[in-house]
Amino acid sequence: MYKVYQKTILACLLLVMTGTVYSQRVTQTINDGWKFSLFEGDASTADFDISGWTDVSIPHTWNAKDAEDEIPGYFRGKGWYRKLVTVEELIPEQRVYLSFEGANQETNVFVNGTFVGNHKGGYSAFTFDVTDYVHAGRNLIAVSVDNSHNPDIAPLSADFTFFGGIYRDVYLVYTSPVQLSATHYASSGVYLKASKITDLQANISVKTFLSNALKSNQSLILETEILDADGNRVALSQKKVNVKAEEKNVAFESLMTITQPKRWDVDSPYIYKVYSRLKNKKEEVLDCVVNPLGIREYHFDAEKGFFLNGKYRKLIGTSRHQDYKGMGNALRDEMHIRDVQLSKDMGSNFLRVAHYPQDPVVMQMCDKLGLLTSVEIPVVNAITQSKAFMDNCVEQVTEMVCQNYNYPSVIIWAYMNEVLLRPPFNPENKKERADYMTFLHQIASAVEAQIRSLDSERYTMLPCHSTSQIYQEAGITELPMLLGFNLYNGWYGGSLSGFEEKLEELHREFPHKPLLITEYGADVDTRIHSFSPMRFDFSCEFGSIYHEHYLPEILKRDYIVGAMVWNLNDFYSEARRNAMPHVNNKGVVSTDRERKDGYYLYQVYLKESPVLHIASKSWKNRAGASRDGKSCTQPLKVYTNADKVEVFLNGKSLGVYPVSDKVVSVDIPFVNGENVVDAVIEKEGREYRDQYVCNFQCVNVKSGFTEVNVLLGAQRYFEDRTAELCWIPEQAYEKGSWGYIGGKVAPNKTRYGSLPASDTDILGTDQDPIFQTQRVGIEAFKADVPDGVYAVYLYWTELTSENKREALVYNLGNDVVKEEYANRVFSVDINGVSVAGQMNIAEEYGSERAVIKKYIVPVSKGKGLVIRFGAVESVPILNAIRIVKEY
Ligand code: GCB
Ligand code: CA
Repeated sequence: MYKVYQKTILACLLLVMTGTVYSQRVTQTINDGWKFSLFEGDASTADFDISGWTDVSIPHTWNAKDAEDEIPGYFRGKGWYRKLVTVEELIPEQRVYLSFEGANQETNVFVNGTFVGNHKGGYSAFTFDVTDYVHAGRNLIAVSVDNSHNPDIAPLSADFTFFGGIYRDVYLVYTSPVQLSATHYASSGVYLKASKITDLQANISVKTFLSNALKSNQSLILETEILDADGNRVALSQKKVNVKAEEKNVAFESLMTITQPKRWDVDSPYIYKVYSRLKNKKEEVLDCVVNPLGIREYHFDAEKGFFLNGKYRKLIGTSRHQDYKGMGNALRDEMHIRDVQLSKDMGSNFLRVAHYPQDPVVMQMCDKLGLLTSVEIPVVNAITQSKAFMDNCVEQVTEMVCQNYNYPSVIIWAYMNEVLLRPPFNPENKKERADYMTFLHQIASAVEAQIRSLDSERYTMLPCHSTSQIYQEAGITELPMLLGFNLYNGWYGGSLSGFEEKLEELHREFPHKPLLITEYGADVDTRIHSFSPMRFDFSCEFGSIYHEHYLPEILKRDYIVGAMVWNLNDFYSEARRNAMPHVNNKGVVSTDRERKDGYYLYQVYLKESPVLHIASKSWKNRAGASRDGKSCTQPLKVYTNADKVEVFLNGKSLGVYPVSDKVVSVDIPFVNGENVVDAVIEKEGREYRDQYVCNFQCVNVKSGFTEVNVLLGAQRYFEDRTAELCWIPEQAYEKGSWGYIGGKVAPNKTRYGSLPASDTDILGTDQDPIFQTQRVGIEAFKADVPDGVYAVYLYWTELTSENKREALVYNLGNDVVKEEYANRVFSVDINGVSVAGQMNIAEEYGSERAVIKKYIVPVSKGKGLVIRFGAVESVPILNAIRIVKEY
């Protein structure tokens, strides 16, 4: 009985399957079970020995670990992927395609040993027709991907790591031989545009590309059906079309109308679904694709700003890079999706998809959540004066527009980020300069023209760095409809108020261009804090001051049509040597998506629902110098859109504080040990509460001394999360306390001026900030600790280096600074005992390397600890000191 039943099901299933066989375009990932190896030669043939290759799954990059290690640079070269892929006969006379969402940056595909196709450009999709190379059964697919520098492929240089590999999904696609074109720039083959939008109706123009691989002409029916969000048909077009034998990518246009159209908007992202079906004369569906359709109208005005569906909107949001801690750019769909969700939850209505087109799921999420977007091609910093480079730019922009055309979220196409930041010409050579400018103008014009010919609806944008005059000199500010400026006043140099001065200046310079602040931001390492925050100290507190200054200035100017924080997330940039080497820390979330305070600051400004956030909540291990060893007062910020907040410490109210400008700073008398801080607001009769719990160490040498961890030459606090302890800033010695005697804060000269910490990647540690500051010429460090046995750890790094650094790619304008290399020899003596006579850190260990020495020291007769440093050659240094009472 059971068996019979099963058989019937099977028969029904078969029936269903054969019945629907024509209508099914089959799209499936082939991500798993690849063999991988780095290899410069040719590994495409079946007999190639792949023993020893690694098993990998796509998304994959070979640079994931490279980005985390200390060795400067990352592998840029060729990697091979191989897999036996089973091809089945699913559709009569089927066509078979290999489709890549993205592989960085030049890809060659081989099927059963035969070359099939090449693609240049690391950030767009491409599809190859492999029908003629495959057979039913198992087929060897071999793919080489090369991420080495190629002067003819953009980007040439940029402040992000060019992770190599097949880092987005790969698909095997089966279609009917008569089809909605599967190879029209790897798009869906269908292009939708809404126009003449009124409350009564909207025109929908549909351009459909068809292909016919058969040797006979085909008379077909092209059907386009538009469904509303509930699945009801709102428009239908059926058209008889003829596609000649073996014709590819023939375009057919139809005009449809939707009555009483519902608008796609940022807070009601209404999406219609458009089914494109190709049928034969028997009305059998041969092929079908579905596209989203959003009906919205918008315009930019240089004075009044941006309007969506007639309503003023200040465009606010972030940019986003596509990498994640420890994974490089090889992210699964759900991780991309989470990022867009994060962006929306921050209160954004805009996402700058920068500096390159991203995974399709990113765009789908923007559509669904109501985030407007700009998408751009990765031409960054410079161009190559070659025809091949120019052609590649046009190719990349064509792919970008075609592949992202139907997403309602997209309103801007952009190109050339800060393209005159690092031009390779000699600035003194007038001819070189003029030639470069001319060629640049040619490329920009070609790209602009290509966008406008493909898409008459959207705006175009050029994101520039702050030196606008050089873009004027090249004549390229005339070309795009919008201008973007990346501004970092008060970060790379100058003051915070330089920002608003620059805005006024730009508006005077470009009165007729709508202006966007396409970037602004400050690096924040959440392990670092400071109560005297400064640019480049990487503290949470400076990051907050920066955004607290910028955001209101942006919001109060209508002529600034939008602004995007650089960046949503911290991202890898191999050349960077900051608090966290190889990472750009300007994200409002970290590389593993820990929300920083800046993230909540935006929520407070942008969300209408109640928002309450205690700043620096991730600072779990906190410490501070304490007079009595029992308590220590430190400021704590609370962000809220309520007008007052009550703050409690360990259950006791510290008072009700009025809130102006969304932020209030409260002095908290932390006690030794666990502290629970509660902040409470009331909105519309409901109570909201945020809580901060930390372990506080009141550092004091007298009563109950356990340990002290001091950063020399620093006003920073640093949380070592691996050991769960807190480093505190130096102080000058006073009797009965602890501190340094003599010397001065290291100058830390960099191209951005004298900074609070050295921009050095300290080798041999992942706690770089401990070593990145120092006191130069220190005479002694004293701590009046009680009698006992102590472990004294001295931390050194020679921060000056003989190696003159190359200019970094993100150098925003200034010259390379030649540091003086200090060859220092000094002596160390602890409590009168000489422990080193000729300490030479640079000679013994090399520059930029972490050196820690531990000494066991008995302290008796109330004499405390005295560590003395004596100059032998040049002057002594000390970067940090840790004193622990053993017994
Ligand atoms: C910029 C660049 C961006 C960098 C950023 C920074 O202007 O467009 O790629 O990452 O500055 O952090 O310096
Ligand atoms: Ca994907």
